Amino acid sequence: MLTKRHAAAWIRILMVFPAAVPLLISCGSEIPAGEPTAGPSVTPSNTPEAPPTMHSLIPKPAFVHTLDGGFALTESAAIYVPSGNPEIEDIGRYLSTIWQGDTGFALPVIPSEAAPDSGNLYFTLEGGDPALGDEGYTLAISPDLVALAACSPAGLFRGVQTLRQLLPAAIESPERQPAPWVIPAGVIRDKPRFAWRGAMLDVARHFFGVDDVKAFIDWLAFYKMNRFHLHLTDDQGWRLMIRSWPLLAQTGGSTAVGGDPGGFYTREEYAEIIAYAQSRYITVVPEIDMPGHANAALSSYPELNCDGVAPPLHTGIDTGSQALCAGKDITQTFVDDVIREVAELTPGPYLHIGGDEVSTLSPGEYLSFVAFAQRTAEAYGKQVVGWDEIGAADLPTTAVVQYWSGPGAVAAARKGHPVVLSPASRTYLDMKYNPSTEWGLNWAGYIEVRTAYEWDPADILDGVAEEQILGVEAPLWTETIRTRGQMEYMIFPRLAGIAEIGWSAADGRGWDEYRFRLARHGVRWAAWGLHFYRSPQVPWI
Ligand code: NGO
Repeated sequence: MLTKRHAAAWIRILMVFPAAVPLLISCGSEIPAGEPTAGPSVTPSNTPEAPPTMHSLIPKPAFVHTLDGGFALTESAAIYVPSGNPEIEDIGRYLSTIWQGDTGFALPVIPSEAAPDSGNLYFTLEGGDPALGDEGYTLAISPDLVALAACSPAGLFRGVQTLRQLLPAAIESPERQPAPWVIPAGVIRDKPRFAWRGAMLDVARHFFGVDDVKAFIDWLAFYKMNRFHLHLTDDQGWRLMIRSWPLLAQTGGSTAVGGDPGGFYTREEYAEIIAYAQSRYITVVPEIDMPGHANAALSSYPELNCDGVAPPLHTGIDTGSQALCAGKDITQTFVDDVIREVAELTPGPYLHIGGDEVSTLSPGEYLSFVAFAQRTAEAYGKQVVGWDEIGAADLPTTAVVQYWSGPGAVAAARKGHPVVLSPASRTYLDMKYNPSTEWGLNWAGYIEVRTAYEWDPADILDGVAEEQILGVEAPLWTETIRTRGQMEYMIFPRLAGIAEIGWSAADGRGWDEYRFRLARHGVRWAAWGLHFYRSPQVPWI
């Protein structure tokens, strides 16, 4: 166990004997319970010039021990990584590329057997022990060395995000900033509370191209999120090329809400998105919404309709279109083909089958459709995820149920299913902040920054214990969101709060101190050029 005294001693040893890092970092040791991590309030130094501290991080780490002084990043610094591990080299290069542009330093990545001399960064992998989990990490910063250790590359990648946040926000600015760059000294030991920390982007109501999607993935990565749920199909658009049914994308993807331009991802573009997410240790969860929200498919292929007549393409924002025709053989062929192709293209374990808001099938038709879709996904090696409503179906307990509203998730949890929480009144990023927000909907209420932050997953559903909660996810539905700027405005600042709810322990986090941490992040978002909502609830600087 690492106590504060240990931490100080550790740093002293690091200063004189950096090679000791691997010996000192044991992946097996527990993060001490109850250690104060909040530290001094960040309020007094909340100015744009004030450097970030270990107490201004989002999400808040599990254990922080700050020390005086800091590590000065200079022109001669390099990132040392274990030799013979290309994956960790890539993580080193990821950080080096980001910082190179800002500092003008070369920051080479050097594979090496030994720990570096002073003045360098050191990423190390001590495999084996799962106590910090795959995504946990330890970061020790002395005036001599920055040492980042984890049990897996994913943990190193999460730790790199902490490092990024420890340099002043100006480092994110597109203009080169003058040195010195100082990383505050101390020790952080960290691991996530929940395994599933995600956000969803609806590219069906409005289409967003690969560059927008990559930006979205980068925002998730910065806040240590690990699931990117891509809502690929809905009444208003089908956004992925399926070779065996090409008109889905060509016809069903040809438009969007309001008759706005459509679009779809080719298989290559989809693969590019997956690879980009993978390089950030984010799993893509593709959603093919079935059997409802399927108008784009029904208008592309008349034979999928019970009466054999294709309805027109839908460009309104109302729901209530027909579902896929449950009784037809061709529907089963369609489901099989689509799920097979999506499964082939998707390396992650999950396939989201939607299942929400079906009003035109009988309960029996609905339940057997969902069971069929699940069996099909399983046959192609995928674990099914579905919205709340699928909780009523008879599914193997590996099926993940995503709560948004309704009783399905509670029923599913009782049957032993893991639950992902996306309570609409807290996590829906398409809800307006207040009545004067220009975009968004309000059917689940207004969601100010505080409302999005001030809740705990364990308190959301009566009878659903923490052990059954896989995690949290914030969906951005795009009926009213047409541009990148609008997307940014709805996401920021709320995404940071959802990320913290998913990662950080409930104890020790609270709105009164969070809002000061959040204010500092506004400086960073401004440096990124983001168009974010300057909520009056946050003391922006
Ligand atoms: C609902 C509905 C979506 C809408 C969204 C708008 C779910 C799971 N189904 O959430 O089709 O786009 O609300 O907020």
